[in-house]
Amino acid sequence: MSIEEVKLPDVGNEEVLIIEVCVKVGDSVNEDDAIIVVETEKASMDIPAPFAGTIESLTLKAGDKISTGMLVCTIKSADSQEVVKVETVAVEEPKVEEVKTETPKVEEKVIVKQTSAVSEVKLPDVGNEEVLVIEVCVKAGDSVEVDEAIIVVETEKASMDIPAPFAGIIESLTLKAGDKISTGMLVCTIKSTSAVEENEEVVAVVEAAKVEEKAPTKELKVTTEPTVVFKNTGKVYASPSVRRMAREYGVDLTLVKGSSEKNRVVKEDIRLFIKQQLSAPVATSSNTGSIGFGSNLPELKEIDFSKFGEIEKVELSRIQKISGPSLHRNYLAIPHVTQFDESDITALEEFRKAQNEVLTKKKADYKISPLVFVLKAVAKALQIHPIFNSSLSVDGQSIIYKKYINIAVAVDTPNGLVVPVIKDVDKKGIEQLSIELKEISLKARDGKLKLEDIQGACFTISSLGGIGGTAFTPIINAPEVAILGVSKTQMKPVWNGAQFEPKLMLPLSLSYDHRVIDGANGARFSTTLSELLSDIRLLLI
Ligand code: CAO
Repeated sequence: MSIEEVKLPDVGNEEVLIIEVCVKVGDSVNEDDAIIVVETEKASMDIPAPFAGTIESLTLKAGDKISTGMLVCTIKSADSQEVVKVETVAVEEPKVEEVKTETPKVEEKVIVKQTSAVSEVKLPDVGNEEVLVIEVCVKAGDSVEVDEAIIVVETEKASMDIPAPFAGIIESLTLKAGDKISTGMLVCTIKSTSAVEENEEVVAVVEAAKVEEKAPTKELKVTTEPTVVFKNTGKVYASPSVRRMAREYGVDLTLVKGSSEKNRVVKEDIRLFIKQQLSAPVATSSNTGSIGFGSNLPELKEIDFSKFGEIEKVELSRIQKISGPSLHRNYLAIPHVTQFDESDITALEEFRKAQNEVLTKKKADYKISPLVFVLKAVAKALQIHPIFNSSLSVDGQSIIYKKYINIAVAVDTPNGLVVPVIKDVDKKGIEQLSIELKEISLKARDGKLKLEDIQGACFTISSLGGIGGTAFTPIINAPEVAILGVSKTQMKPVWNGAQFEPKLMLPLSLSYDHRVIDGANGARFSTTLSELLSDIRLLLI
């Protein structure tokens, strides 16, 4: 009997993430049974037992990071002779050089016949002569972004995504799960997106990216469990991209029933799981102590409205389809409080109009709108009240303060609402912000926003001031913790202590996440904002 250490072999990356621990102390393992599963950016791989025995010690857990040569576990082997034999194998077994953990770089891909914007994508050198296609992630007609997985292939010990080398539409793809494919063989053809299509896509990606940015709350996870009928107690088979997707949406893969071969979980299974959770009745507060993803509301019945008169059914826009679920989630998952206030912007308006006259004389191609001053005042208020410039960590245990001030502005477009971001608002002047606001509004309306235009916001402003209304309750864009709604100014009589004076009042509606911000801070922020807008000289201090 002897106890041997199993160390992490060279897996090609300096440090890898443990995504699954497959055994526990006391478990018997056979040679080659997976002990842990590690993941690099694009590949996951089993770290197998180099010999049969009993797990003597294992302290690693999913989420830990581990480097080459670090202890994975110790195994008590039944036969010490065998141990000596396999000890060396323990370090060499995964043969990562062959497996090639990194997803082949885009440059490695063979792309030929770049005619009429249709390009062939061929399997790059993945280290093995022939690999098994275990998942086909897209189909002909699907839009793909650069680096989005087209297929997932598997070697003996690792699975890896074969990503799209550029954005476009899948023109042809005949592979299916179970096929074998070798280096240089055709994976698919992609027609690169035309400018117009690209724009539409970016909007979708933009929204998807916002969804990704939104940290799933702890509650969302908790409440998925009571409705679950399936629990995978064995090893979960899923590609790196599927695991990443599960992490992004806070989905526990052991709860998802895999529909592919060997019960492998594919993206569609996760989508289906989320859909089921959304429509499932939520657990009662007595068994989870929290509010969940779905709502405990009676199901809506399908109604034939045509019985009552003429109707027309129009499909939701792509943006609406994408942003709807995240709005729904944010609305249900975040305890919103909305603080209303009004700011006297009489002086600000005088100044703004005077400046606009100067700009007209200069024949400038932009105007200064009240929103730009709101942007500037919000940036200052965020500096004064940094809790509004924060995010709640995914585990709900800490607050992440941001030292930069990027503010998103909701823009109404013919295709739906988009939310581009103006970066470093605190460092920019009124003119610069006016120009940028004009540019991003135009880009948004023309569907020309790029991914970087809509990422990295700390706070959002939604201005309906140009349209009308007295107040509204905006929905927080998680993981941001607050959003400001701006409504239309009204001339109002305001008591100055001796008499009523006509003052131009700007209505402000500040929604904040009550888990992070308490009511007193909410009132302080909106008071600061109101004061800054009433006397814009304060913005200089
Ligand atoms: N009160 C009174 N007038 C206002 C105002 C306010 N709070 N805010 C803007 N205005 C005026 C502007 O000064 C402008 O007047 P002039 O044409 O005389 O100069 C006019 O209203 C139109 O302004 P605008 O809307 O074009 O420009 P903006 O800078 O105020 O806003 C933008 C830009 C992109 C935010 C806006 O066009 C927009 O899309 N708003 C809708 C946002 C939205 O849909 N939010 C809801 C999200 S939740 O579904």
